[in-house]
Amino acid sequence: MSEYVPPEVWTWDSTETNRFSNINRPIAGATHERALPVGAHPLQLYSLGTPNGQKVTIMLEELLAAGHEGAEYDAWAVNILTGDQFGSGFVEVNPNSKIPALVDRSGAEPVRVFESGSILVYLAERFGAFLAPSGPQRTEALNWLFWQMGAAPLLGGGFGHFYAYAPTKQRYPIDRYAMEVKRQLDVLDRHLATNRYMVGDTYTIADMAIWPWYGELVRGRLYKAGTFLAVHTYTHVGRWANEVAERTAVRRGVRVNTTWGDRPLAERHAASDLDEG
Ligand SMILES: N[C@@H](CCC(=O)N[C@@H](CS)C(=O)NCC(=O)O)C(=O)O
Repeated sequence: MSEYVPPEVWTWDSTETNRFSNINRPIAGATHERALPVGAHPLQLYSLGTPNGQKVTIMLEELLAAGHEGAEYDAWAVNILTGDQFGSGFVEVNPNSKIPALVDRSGAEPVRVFESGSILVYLAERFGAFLAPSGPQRTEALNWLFWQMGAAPLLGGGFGHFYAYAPTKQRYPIDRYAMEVKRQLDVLDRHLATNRYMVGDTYTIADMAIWPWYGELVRGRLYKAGTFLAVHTYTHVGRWANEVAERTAVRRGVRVNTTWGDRPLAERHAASDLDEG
């Protein structure tokens, strides 16, 4: 393969074809007019069952399991491979055109919430659950929540992209991101050696944010990279990941907005949608 010499000014080659070429572009904003559907519940989620989407559906199912009836929600599927995230209605809710996005219609005016970390904090504060209201436990949960938000793009956009999705396998980026992801796993492994959950003995939104990425990675379910990254060596992460995976709300949440897997559920409008199928 010949070495790439960057031109003086980068320009977009819109004729290039690869796995994501019909959705990747260097500009923001809507590409077409499309209003978002609105269901019966105050909470309207526009998402997809990827790790970033799962964080929120796990939280909503955890809230319901804990008896917060106000957390009933409609979850609408946003097909990011065909460009639903660039519809005008979605862009109004998330100008960054990425799932997940939430609208809370319980007040006088709808409240838009985007960025999965922001959605988790919003829901935790709205229902007073899974995040301490103040003090060191809250700070520690937010430490790990923000750690996840900063770390996961290197796992997904870095390692996952170059190991699983890029049109050619290149040693330099794969080495660089494998090194970083293994370092991240070691950070978690050392922490979870002496903590049951990310914040001591308390299950919080930090676990819900980290598990869909690093829990599933260590269980060999992301990018078919389990052997390559020797994930079995991160025994404490594995112990935590399996414990979280067994939670009823997690098992329910991971199915929402999926069109793949054993028990897909593209849209969720009632708890009974998850009881069946
Ligand atoms: N930092 C964002 C990342 C969200 C994100 O990357 N979402 C992806 C799916 S996992 C997406 O919508 N991609 C569509 C696109 O890039 O056009 C968050 O955590 O909410």
